Amino acid sequence: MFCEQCEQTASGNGCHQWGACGKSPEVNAVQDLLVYCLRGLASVVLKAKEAAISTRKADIFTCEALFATMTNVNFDQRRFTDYIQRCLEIRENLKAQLGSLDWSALANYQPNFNESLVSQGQEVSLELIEKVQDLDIFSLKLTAIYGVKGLASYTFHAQELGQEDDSVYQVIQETLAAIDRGDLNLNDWVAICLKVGAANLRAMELLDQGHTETYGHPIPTNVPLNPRLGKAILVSGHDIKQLAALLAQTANTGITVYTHGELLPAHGYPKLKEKYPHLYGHYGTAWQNQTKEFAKFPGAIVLTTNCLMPPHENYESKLFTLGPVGYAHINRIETVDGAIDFSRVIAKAQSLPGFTEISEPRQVMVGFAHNTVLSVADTVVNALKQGKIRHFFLVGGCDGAKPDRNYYTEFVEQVPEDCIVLTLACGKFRFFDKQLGSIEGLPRLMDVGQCNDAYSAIKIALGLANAFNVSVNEIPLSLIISWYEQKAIAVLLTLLHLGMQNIRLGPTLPAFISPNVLKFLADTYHLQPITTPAKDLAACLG
Ligand code: FS2
Ligand code: SF4
Repeated sequence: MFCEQCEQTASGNGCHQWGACGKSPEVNAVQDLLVYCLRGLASVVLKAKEAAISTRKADIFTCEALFATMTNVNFDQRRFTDYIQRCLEIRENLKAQLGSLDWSALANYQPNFNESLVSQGQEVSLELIEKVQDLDIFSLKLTAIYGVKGLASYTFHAQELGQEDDSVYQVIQETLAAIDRGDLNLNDWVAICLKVGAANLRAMELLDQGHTETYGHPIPTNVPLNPRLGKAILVSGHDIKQLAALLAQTANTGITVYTHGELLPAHGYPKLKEKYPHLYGHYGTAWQNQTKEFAKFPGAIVLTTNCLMPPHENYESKLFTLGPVGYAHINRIETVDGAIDFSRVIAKAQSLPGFTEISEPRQVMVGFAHNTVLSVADTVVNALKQGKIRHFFLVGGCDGAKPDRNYYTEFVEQVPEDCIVLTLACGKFRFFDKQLGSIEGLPRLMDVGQCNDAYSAIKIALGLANAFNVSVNEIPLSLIISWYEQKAIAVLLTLLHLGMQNIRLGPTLPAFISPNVLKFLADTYHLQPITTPAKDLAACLG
């Protein structure tokens, strides 16, 4: 097997025997076979788009299927067999509509379902690697594929909320189809990666629109971290729409709903909070702690998206997956024509004890998305002009299990008192409950939202630049980013597309970035690895 799409890749140079995330070589092979088939589908989709044939079904399917291949999303080999079959059906259907055309071998590729898909997947993954003649182009191809996976996940969420833009689908399909083109040079691949970043900005904007038009703009909201007595359901992942569907079905059942991981910012949406008072509090921290946290939770647990870890026996009977998420033998809730029936989850929660003891009250505040922060832009600008606020730090991104991620906790602890920390995504759980006080009524620690809300942080940065009438690289803002999976790669490409300079990235740099590509990023964007909190803080403030 070969996979190096995430930060915890084995020994920093690729998982070859077994995934550090728990992905088996067999699942990796069928994921590779699926991506290979999607590349063939993409060339057909592009022809169909040229011929003005509707490709919406193919586009949405492509996004869901790519989403399923991301880190910690789906470990179920059978689901990938289904995805491959559906991919071929959709492809042949489009070909039939296009009439007789000459298709490439890839667009005609037909796996043999009577034989092992694992060995066929291994052949196609090797095919990509064996074709490597230029390490730098290979590095950029992997960057593009991994970035497109992140882009696909945002696009999938946005379309769930009724927000679509064909130009985003176009970039996804063009990028997949480009992998097999032999006529593209290094500059072409740099341009493709930046185009993925541009499309990702649009996808995140659509997702932001979907969330805010449906649930209102997030507002500062206190979220209890201590449970209350009674039956309970825990919802993890990122999917606000699926959380809303569960809240509707649990209304008046007496069950309390808690968020976990990246669903914490859901509490900031006024139309969810007002409508569903049983959306009560948050339980637990970041994804890598779930095996301990899920085992202790006394109710049913729903995983809507990444990050799913291979479940432990002591909680697998109360765990449910849906959407692109999956794990063999784990309870699965199917989505039928967009509708989800959570009755099995509710029955499971009713059969479990729920919380029987209360604990010391604790809370955190969420809801500092772009609308809230930019509504006080004047206060921020004045405080900056008067020197009351010296600098902003965006300390955000993914969490993970490696001890060197303590850098981010220490960084926030060492930020001087006249500076403000904006944060987002699951990396914040290392410091989200710290009491950092306020400046001019503005909290010194502001939670912008999920990794899916990176658009909000970008909008805040652009809004402040606009208020000062300078470029975004001239405002006193430093980006201290932690990455783990492919959404982070897509967001990084968006930041590069916007020309953001001096990003500090950690805890390690992506294994798929070749030395020459890294030099290009350092020379052009001053992208740099994190060092120590003290050294990086001094450099940012200097
Ligand atoms: Fe965290 Fe995991 Fe959010 Fe990533 S919950 S690392 O895939 O999507 O940020
Ligand atoms: Fe390894 Fe990450 Fe790939 Fe899992 S997703 S196999 S940990 S590189």
